[in-house]
Amino acid sequence: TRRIGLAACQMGPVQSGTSRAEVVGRLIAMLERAAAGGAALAVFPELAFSTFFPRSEIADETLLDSFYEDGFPNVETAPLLYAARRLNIGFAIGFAELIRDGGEARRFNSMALVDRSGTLRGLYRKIHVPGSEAPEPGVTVHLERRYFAPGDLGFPVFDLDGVRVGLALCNDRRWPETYRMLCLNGAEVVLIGYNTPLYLDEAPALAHLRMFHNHLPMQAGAYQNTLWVAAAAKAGLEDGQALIGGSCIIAPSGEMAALAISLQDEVIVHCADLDLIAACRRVNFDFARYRRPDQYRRIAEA
Ligand code: CDT
Repeated sequence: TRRIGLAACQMGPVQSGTSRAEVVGRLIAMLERAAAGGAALAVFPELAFSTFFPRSEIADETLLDSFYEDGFPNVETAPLLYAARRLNIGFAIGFAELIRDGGEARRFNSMALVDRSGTLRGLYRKIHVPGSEAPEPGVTVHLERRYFAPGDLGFPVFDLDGVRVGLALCNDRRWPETYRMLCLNGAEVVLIGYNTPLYLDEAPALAHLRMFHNHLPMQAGAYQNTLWVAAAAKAGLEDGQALIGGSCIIAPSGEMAALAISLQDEVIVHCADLDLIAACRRVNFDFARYRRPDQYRRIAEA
């Protein structure tokens, strides 16, 4: 049997003003717990190094820039990669990416994948960027579309010690296209980081469904694409906004294999049987045999 130990490292809140050093210390402590629990690959949340700053309108450019990483890894985040090497564990982590091309700044909501030797193996840039560019009346402020350009790297899949790993960020997890693209690109494991407000002003009638709508698309995505999914939330009351937890590891059968129970820093681990993928494919999803891409052309049109 082919197996890989997966860990989802949920984070409690990171309040504004928390230093990178403090956050990185918390992340390393969780990486240690993940490795001690037998994990070879861990996932951390989206925008893990700071508060979820798209919830506020930030006019001051210097303050805004302070939420981004000028390259990854950098001096402040490198200790996490040294820890990965020491602990022999890979990880994926979400961060705000700032690239300065001459006078022009490009900003992405990104996720880095690091292997067990502590080497950066690749980047993903969030494809489905939600929210708006300016606050809208009656709508919870969510300014990702002001602070991030849409991802331009597609849905890459990386080979990590023979396991094919894809990445996705928050709102991406609600879209079936995310999983299908990763599946078609050969992913066996999808690592997801998220920050999801518990309450949205624009949708009070859906308030009781926030956790259901967190797990529903990830379980469906895992099942319909025969993938393992490991997803890590930033959770709890962060700068006055409640974020849902519910970090989880989901099998290709769609079953919940592990589930976080707190809104704090919490590590969940599951030893994932990669042979389950083939078993699930045999039952319903022999893609090469049964898919009908000629009948799906509309999906690839605007
Ligand atoms: N971070 C992120 O993508 N959050 C979104 C909330 C969107 S509300 C405009 C999510 O889908 O959880």
